[in-house]
Amino acid sequence: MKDSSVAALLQSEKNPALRRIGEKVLAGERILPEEGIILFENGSLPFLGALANFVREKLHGDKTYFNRNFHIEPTNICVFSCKFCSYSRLYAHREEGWELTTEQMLDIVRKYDGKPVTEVHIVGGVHPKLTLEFFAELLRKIKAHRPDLHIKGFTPVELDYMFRKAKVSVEEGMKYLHEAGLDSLPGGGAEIFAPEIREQICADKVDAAGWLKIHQTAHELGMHSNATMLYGHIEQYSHRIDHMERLRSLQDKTGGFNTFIPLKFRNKDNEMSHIPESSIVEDMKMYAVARLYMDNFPHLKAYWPMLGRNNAQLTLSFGVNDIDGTIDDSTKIYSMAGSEEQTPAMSTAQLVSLIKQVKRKPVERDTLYKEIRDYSTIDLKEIEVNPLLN
Ligand code: V47
Ligand code: SF4
Repeated sequence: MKDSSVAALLQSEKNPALRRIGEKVLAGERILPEEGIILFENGSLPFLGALANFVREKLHGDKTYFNRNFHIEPTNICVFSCKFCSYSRLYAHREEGWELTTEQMLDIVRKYDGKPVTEVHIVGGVHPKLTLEFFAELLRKIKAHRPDLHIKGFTPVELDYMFRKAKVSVEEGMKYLHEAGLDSLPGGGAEIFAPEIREQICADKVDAAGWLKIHQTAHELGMHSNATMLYGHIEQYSHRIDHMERLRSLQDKTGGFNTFIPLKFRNKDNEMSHIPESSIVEDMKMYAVARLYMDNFPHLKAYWPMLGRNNAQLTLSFGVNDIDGTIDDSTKIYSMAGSEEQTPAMSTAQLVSLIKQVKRKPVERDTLYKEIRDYSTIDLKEIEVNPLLN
């Protein structure tokens, strides 16, 4: 939408508070927490979409990034029992879970030898017997095998547990893992920071201050990271704004976050199954408000294995400029929580076609958003037959 059509849409907006917020967005001014709540409560979908798209296009034009990565999930055995989690098994029931050896994880890495992946994402449950040293050794071995592979791994939930068990400070632990090969941190474990919600859905794991401290420490070591928010369950709009406000403030200090990733709560096979999932309208509002509120986050990502391909495609009109990667089929966290994506793998040709269908420009990136290849002018047939492209 052209700037003049967004301005015209603002003029036709009857609610003066929304009009004022819209004018601030067009002028590049920051929105306040109370204005974020007004957007959630009163913003219509076309209004939010037009504004979020204005910001998205100002930052990135039509570019829509994706990344070629694969996942390693070392274990789903976990000392915690977050109520929304469909994936973990308590240590007492470990025979129902899995636990990979270092060799098995290296086999996964070797499976990608010669393939043009740029990133491995390592994340799993918090196993009581797996130590800081175990993971440092894994990182060293992955780097020895494939030095160019970017390792994005471990949430503050896993890191906090590892560091406490090893009796090291956050600074010492992060420096140790960074030196062993950890390049950046994924966004998981954030859920909802507000203690009154955290107590009800994931009482025993690292709190907001602990999560933020670990990311801040990583940023101070020169590492980058992402941040997520699990939305659409028992939280109120005020909790979402509070969550985004804490992240925005840390980003003002460090500038180390790359991407914000709202994660839609899925309700299959967990202790929160009685809570209905959010509607698609609510999902699109969430992405649009996130784009407007998180003005110092360069990127907004929709994680398609959880949202579904079609809805992820829709988010590209509501502020999103990244739809994650060609994730391989070992990702279990969402298929176990009820995502319709039974085989969460998508070839590059499929991903490119999804982006092109909505007239955006597919660009492959690495973890730090260095552009690898612009796919907008490459024919889909060529992508399908060329193993270096697909
Ligand atoms: O922290 C768990 C979420 C997260 C459910 O940084 C659920 O690039 C919805 O953070 N419904 C882990 N969500 C995954 C994650 C992630 C994913 C993709 C990319 C990146 C990145 C990070 O998964 C957990 C939790 O918030 N989660 N259960 C559920 N039932
Ligand atoms: Fe464990 Fe993570 Fe599941 Fe919580 S969300 S139970 S920390 S695997």
